[in-house]
Amino acid sequence: MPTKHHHSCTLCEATCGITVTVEGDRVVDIRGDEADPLSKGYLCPKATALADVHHDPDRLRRPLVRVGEEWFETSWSAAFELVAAGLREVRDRHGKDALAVYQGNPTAHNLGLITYGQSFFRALGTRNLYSATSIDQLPHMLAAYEMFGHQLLMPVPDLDRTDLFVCLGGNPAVSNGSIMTAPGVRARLGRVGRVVVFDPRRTETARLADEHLFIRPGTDAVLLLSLVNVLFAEDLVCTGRLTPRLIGVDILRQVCRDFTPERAATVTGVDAGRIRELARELAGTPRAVVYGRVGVCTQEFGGLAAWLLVVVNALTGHLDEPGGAMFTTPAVDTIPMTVLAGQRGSFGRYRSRVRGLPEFGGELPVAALAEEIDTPGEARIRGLITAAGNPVLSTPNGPRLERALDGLDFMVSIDPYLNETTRHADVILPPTVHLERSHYELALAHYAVRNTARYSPPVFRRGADQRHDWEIVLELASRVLGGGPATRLLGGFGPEVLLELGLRTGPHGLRKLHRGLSLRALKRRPEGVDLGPLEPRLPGRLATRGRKVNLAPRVHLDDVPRLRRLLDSPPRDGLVLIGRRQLRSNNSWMHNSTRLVKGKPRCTLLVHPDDARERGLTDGAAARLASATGEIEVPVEVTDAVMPGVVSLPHGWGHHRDGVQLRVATRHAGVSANDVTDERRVDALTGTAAVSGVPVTLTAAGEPQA
Ligand SMILES: Nc1nc2c(c(=O)[nH]1)N[C@H]1C(S)=C(S)[C@@H](COP(=O)(O)OP(=O)(O)OC[C@H]3O[C@@H](n4cnc5c(=O)[nH]c(N)nc54)[C@H](O)[C@@H]3O)O[C@H]1N2
Ligand SMILES: Nc1nc2c(c(=O)[nH]1)N[C@H]1C(S)=C(S)[C@@H](COP(=O)(O)OP(=O)(O)OC[C@H]3O[C@@H](n4cnc5c(=O)[nH]c(N)nc54)[C@H](O)[C@@H]3O)O[C@H]1N2
Ligand code: SF4
Ligand SMILES: [Mo]
Repeated sequence: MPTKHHHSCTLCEATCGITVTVEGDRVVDIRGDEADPLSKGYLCPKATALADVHHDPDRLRRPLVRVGEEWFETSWSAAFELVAAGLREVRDRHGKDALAVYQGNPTAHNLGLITYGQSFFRALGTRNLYSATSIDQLPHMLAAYEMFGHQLLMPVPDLDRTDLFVCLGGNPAVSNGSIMTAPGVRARLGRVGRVVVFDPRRTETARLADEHLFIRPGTDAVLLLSLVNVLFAEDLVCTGRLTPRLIGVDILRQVCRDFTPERAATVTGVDAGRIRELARELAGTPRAVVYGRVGVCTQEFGGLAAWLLVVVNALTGHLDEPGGAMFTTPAVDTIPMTVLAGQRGSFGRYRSRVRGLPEFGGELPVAALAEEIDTPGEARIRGLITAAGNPVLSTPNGPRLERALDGLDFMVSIDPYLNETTRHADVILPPTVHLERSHYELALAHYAVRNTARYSPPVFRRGADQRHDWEIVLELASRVLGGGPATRLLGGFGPEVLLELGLRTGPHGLRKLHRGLSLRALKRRPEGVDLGPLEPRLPGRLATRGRKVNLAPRVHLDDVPRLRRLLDSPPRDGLVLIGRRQLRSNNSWMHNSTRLVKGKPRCTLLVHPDDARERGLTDGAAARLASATGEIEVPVEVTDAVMPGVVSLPHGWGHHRDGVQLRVATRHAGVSANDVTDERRVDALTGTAAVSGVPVTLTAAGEPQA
């Protein structure tokens, strides 16, 4: 008899509710859960691939140990023994900082890793903590920290109630929203009065929008500062209810002086008249919001751009107002907890050894990882733990990182696959996957367009010989750091206990005694509960001294002269590379699902017809794409959907590497964009990897390099 279970798709930030129908040990059907209060039955093609991950014959179920080039399955106890010895040896011989950690994106969707994993990795006491944050949302987090006093206080567009949605460097129609959990975003966008998109590519979102404007990669901060310029010049600044809470407005008036729309136009490629108009529209529309995502973060001025997004929303009266940029009220609210624990965030407390890139929130920028391993010196990294990450494909200059990994004394990966990164490990510890574990959206509930809560029990019982991520890290903690009473106590409970505590003490918990949320209450409603639309949260939510919003943080102001130099320099010649996401890809690790990779090869380079003609390239031809760090050969797709001077390649491909155990993915290998991105290109303010806007040259494959 088939049974039906409510669960969560945790592949991306939309976190759609799903129903999973199971017969015996097989998934027979996955659908959107109509009863889910946020996703309401929406599903993208990736959700059904959860079944493929679950049944994947390539998925590891027992620990693997590498001896030379060969892998052997081993028992958990033997594997733990080996790993503990390897990690202890590195720490004992070379000190705490010699052991590095890299945490990947699925951590954010994994209750066990985000609680127990984080605690263990922090308890290791190493400065060499890395994660995907520094090739993703770090600029937004720095802005949140400096402006609102807490790194997690990132505002979310109140998408369902806005009349004007201005989107820079995001493609929610494909990504389904980021720092904006909004399942079924296409339908939601359809209900917005006007959508305006700034992107160097006419994206799927741009095609749905009322207006799309090409913008030169890396110039968003100039555009935003010119909007600020118009707001002041035309006396359009209107800060509304928050006025007594805002500091720095007068400083902004000075800072934006040089950034006139005319000067911005020459840098950004956006018409000056249109910039003026947009400033007026933003100021004149009661419910409007400016939103920016990965494209504005992973570029050389990401820190400034993320700051200025908040500034424009604040100066037009759209901060913390319905239809504007708002803050959530999640059922488990980690913000007061972390404030109590003194963990509001931090910036620049120390710097990376080799290049001096700044610490943020206790982590160093991942663009520095390879050099911290391969540059000789006392404090170099000798051991590495990766958890839920694939930095070889996902971080800049993957090939350098690969070479560096081979030079480590010891490496362990907590990962269900033998892939491009984990193949370099000495031991792989494979956790259970999505349908075998419970789920609660601890992190991303802080960034949803509506407050909801959902707890999903596991669909399948894990096999007797399988371990959850949290059990793996807890075991490592006890073996490497010594299992104190706290470790044993936590081990007895699992993350559910933390969840229960969080729910009961959260804003929807105890305070509403009889109706209060608890784990039991959520278990009775596995489709999820609705907690209402976003509500104004300021000033109460601010974690700054005096509960003020700092619109002009010193660290951002100090970086403005660098932007001014961009304003003064002529646009550079030649091509630059940007990325793109695809509906049936999920970063680097879902290409082993046949249903997601079938069809035409998707790892293609988009080239504008003028640029193609100049280089004698025709549609479908193979081209050689070269940068300062490397070169790859890739098929070209000639299209005017990219602006002249810009080429676009998706990231997360390049599965041809030897020894990878991904039988489907290796047949659809593609090439890795991060074979040509440059780890030396970072946003100087935040250290975020600038994988967007990489200078490249393009020639027909087989021709000598120009
Ligand atoms: N050029 C370029 N590079 C980029 C980007 C870009 O736009 N352009 N985007 C960046 C962004 S935004 C991100 S978030 C990063 C992503 O970078 P990463 O997080 O490093 O890489 P992923 O591809 O998400 O790989 C996830 C890994 O986790 C494993 N995994 C999946 N689920 C689980 C689980 O539940 N537990 C454990 N232990 N492991 C699991 C998978 O097998 C895989 O090895 O890439 C970044 N890199
Ligand atoms: N299907 C799918 N969904 C995903 C993912 C996935 O891999 N596949 N990954 C998830 C992850 S980890 C994340 S972080 C989110 C990201 O979510 P989004 O940010 O919405 O995703 P992207 O498609 O990378 O959008 C970035 C856009 O920025 C543009 N861009 C590049 N450079 C610039 C620039 O300098 N200025 C401007 N204005 N635009 C620029 C690119 O052309 C691209 O359209 O998506 C999540 N959702
Ligand atoms: S949009 Fe797709 S991948 Fe993302 S949570 Fe929903 S179903 Fe899963
Ligand atoms: Mo990401």
